[in-house]
Amino acid sequence: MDYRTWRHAFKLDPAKSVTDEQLERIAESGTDGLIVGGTDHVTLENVLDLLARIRRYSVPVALEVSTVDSVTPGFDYYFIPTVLNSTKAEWINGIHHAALREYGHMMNWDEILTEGYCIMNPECKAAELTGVSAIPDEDDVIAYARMAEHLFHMPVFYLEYSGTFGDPDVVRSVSRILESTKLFYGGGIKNAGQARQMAAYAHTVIVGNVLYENLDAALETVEAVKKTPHEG
Ligand code: 1GP
Repeated sequence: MDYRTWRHAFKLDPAKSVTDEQLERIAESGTDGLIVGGTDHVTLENVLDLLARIRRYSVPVALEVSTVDSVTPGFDYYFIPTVLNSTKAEWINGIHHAALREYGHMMNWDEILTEGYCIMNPECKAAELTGVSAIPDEDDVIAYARMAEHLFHMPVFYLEYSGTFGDPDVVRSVSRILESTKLFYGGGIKNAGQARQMAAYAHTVIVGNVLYENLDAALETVEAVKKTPHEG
């Protein structure tokens, strides 16, 4: 299933453990896709292990690349984040350039896409790593969304509230100005109600940490998102 039609995705952290039984429930939950990605301790070994276990199921799977060393063939998609509000060039184009120098000649561009990230929670690990210290206000976010869509022609704009539930008004404002770039929302969704709120505005709602805290609640977000009409 084409990522552009995903309404719901789970993000699995290769550095965290899930049992086979839990993984089966996640993969067969009806979610549209699984995204393998994390900030710390992502290694080729733990990515390969998770990929092999996910491949027992038919759900599409994307690797969200955070380190070049952990990239391996076998995923349906490779999501390449570039942090639009980072203050460190390495997270905007630096690591990307190093990766393309090394592997550019052998990349399958059909399965690779760029996510224009806007990090909204300065407390999260990704913010610390990428040098995001100020929270963008709504006008900032709109400008980043327009930058992603109209200046850089990115297929995805990712509003990343990782670990904290975002402001639905900001998500709505962004959804209103995006035309063809897809809006991914991720951050702090812990139950069906929160998933529903963001599903009204985001094309794709991404649920991460609650998988490891309350699997039953996480699984309920799938139906909640799918039953919510997108207002865009
Ligand atoms: C993290 O956007 C995802 O990159 C999901 O966030 O872990 O807070 O659900 P949570």
